[in-house]
Amino acid sequence: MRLFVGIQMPKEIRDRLKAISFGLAGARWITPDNLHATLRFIGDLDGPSVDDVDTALGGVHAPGFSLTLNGVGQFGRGHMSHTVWAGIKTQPALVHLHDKIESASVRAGLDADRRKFTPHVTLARLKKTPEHEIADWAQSIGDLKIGPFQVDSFQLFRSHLGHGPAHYQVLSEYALEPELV
Ligand code: 3AM
Repeated sequence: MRLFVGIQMPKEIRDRLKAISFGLAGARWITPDNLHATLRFIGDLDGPSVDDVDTALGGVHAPGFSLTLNGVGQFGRGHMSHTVWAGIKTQPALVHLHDKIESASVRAGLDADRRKFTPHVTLARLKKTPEHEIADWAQSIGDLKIGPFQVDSFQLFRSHLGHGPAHYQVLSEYALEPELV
């Protein structure tokens, strides 16, 4: 069972992202309902059970916060470009939540994830999209700014991969504490 932890985008944010999800050759756009920010990729469980992970995540105590999406970007360059995304403005409360989820994951028995955290919302996976088309698309969007919007929970997702588009199912939702002011 393929799992990850993330933040589901609210409907009004999904609608805004959907409005820029077109006009790029070779792009497989993420189904709007699936738009999210990944906080921790877990993958297939090898050791701990889903219940172990769920219990550990349920023990995460962190304050809510407001989030702003800023700009678009890509992973990979040139013929290796594979993903376009909307950026998330990093802020201490988001990093704090990420760190808490990481330590809860390790406590549940998962391997530590030492990759750098680059907060983003994936918009599309690319296949053979020429670099200049990505640049044109990014330019057509201009200076993207969406939000701020309130984040008061995070979710454990199951990723169903098949022949068609992936489907992400929310297995559990975890409330954050009132935002610090
Ligand atoms: O938030 P996004 O869509 O960028 O890229 C995958 C996706 O991130 C990522 O986990 C999210 C849910 O599938 N992912 C998939 N395989 C991964 C891996 N082996 C991975 N992240 C890290 N390592």
